[in-house]
Amino acid sequence: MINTELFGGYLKNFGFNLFTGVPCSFLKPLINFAINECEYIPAVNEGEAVAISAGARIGGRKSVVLMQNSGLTNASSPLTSLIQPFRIPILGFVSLRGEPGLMDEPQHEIMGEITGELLSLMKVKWEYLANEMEEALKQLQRATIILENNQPFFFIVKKNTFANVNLQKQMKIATKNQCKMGKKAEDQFPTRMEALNRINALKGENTIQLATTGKTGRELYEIEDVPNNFYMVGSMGCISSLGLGLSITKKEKEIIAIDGDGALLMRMGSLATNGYQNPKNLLHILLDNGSHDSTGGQATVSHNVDFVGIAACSGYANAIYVHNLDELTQYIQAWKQEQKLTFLYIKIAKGSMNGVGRPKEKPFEVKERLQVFLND
Ligand SMILES: Cc1ncc(C[n+]2csc(CCOP(=O)(O)OP(=O)(O)O)c2C)c(N)n1
Repeated sequence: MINTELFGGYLKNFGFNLFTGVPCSFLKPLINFAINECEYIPAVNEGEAVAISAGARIGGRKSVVLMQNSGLTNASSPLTSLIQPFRIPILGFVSLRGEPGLMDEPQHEIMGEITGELLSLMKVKWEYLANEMEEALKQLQRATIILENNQPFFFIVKKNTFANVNLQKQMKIATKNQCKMGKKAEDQFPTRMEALNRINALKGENTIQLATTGKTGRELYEIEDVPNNFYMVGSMGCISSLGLGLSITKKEKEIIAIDGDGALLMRMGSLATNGYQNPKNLLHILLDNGSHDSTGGQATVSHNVDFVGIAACSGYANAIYVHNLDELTQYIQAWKQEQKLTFLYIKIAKGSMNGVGRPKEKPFEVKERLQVFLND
């Protein structure tokens, strides 16, 4: 077995000090170490963990994701459509439940057989983590070389690899909503372009705009293509999680995550994580057109959902129903003044501009220029 505290110490020496993930009993010692000794963000699902970790890494923090192999499938969308095309070097530890030849529960059987293969299929480099320190340290050194090349690297962790670490007393902070404002008037239903124009017009030299999958990113690109824009072409539902990772890493920046109703519904648990972490410098704006507009306008179930209420009871300091463009401007300005985790909800019209383009820069180029901007 590996002495987990020693191994965790090496990870820290290599600069890895932000951990996020969903627990697995095989990884319990490493997760306990991360909670005791580092910063650990409990994620609601493994895909969210990957996106948080990616945001932190873009912001310059070396981040680690921890997950059971049954959660690797939850993470496959952001691994293949965020981490790979944007070339974000995150380090992962995934457990090997259901290892062939060992007794385990039936639900782990298939993943036990295919964990390594699945990582390889997703073009993620990996190794089985050795269960003795000298070899594990060499592996860690090899992993850092791959990470330095802007590629992700995962360790597959077999049963009884890590020696026990007791969990010290955990903090539980109650984050409370301070301002919830529901619908009070008629909706103006601006177009997405009009809403994005308002948001973009208010951006300052410290503002980063993160745009969700589909037409939102494409329209923002049409309005203005600047290094402080990030178009999340894939990983639907992960925009605010990426924003969370970035906002806790770059506290001096204003991070605006622009979401869609289909995307937010896909990973709505992220509201709870954001609310708990409560980064002041994160503004989460939901443009709700009641549809998957980018794929042809198929209706979502957003008409049935009280997003403002959910954001408020998830701990967002401010959760505000915005009825029109002037209010949108007003509440973005208020957030800039106040600096509190804020959720703005606005209903927009379906449809988008004709002939909307697509970013010409490759995803990794968009990331690289954002990193240059962040480090200026
Ligand atoms: C995991 C995943 N599922 C499906 C898609 C296909 N897809 C791309 S954009 C989109 C619609 C997004 O809807 P919404 O977030 O409401 O934004 P809108 O298109 O309405 O602006 C879908 C379904 C995808 N990219 N990723």
